[in-house]
Amino acid sequence: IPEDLIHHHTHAVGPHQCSSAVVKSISAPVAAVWSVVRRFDNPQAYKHFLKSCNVILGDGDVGTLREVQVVSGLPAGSSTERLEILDDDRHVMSFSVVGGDHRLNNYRSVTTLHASPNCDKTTVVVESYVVDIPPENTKEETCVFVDTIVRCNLISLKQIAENVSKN
Ligand code: A8S
Repeated sequence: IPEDLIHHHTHAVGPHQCSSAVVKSISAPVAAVWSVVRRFDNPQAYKHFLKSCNVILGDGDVGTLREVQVVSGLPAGSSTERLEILDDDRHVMSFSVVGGDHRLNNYRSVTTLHASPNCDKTTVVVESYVVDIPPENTKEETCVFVDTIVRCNLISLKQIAENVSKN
């Protein structure tokens, strides 16, 4: 990761919080991956645990608020999320969870895209997060739960971006 992007993945982690990161390599140019990631109004395009999304305030700039509905079978109904960073030049996007009906209080994630040094048709995605550990769970359980969701999202992002960039 370039030095000027490392600070985005350096989270202040409190005693009742956990933090981790998932890395995924995608066989598509950064622009193709970014075109999917940057759409704060359409996360369900690649996050299959979400069934819908409504923007409740804003026009896609920092501060925009969305409410997502979660598919059934998860310990969650909806989540209200705020766009924290959207940097089209450096390919950085970040959102935080500000409300909703779920157990991931104070969730915040940062996603950065990096052109592979050996191949400009390969993108490395780094997604890190910090979240409160729910009172009835351990740190480890929380990290396993969130890592699983993030890993699934990045697998599906890979499939979609590789399709988008196919001619
Ligand atoms: C994301 C990442 C996560 C989303 C979690 C971790 C969530 O949308 C789901 C289930 C929950 O229990 C919490 O990038 C919450 O969206 C799928 C509703 C926040």
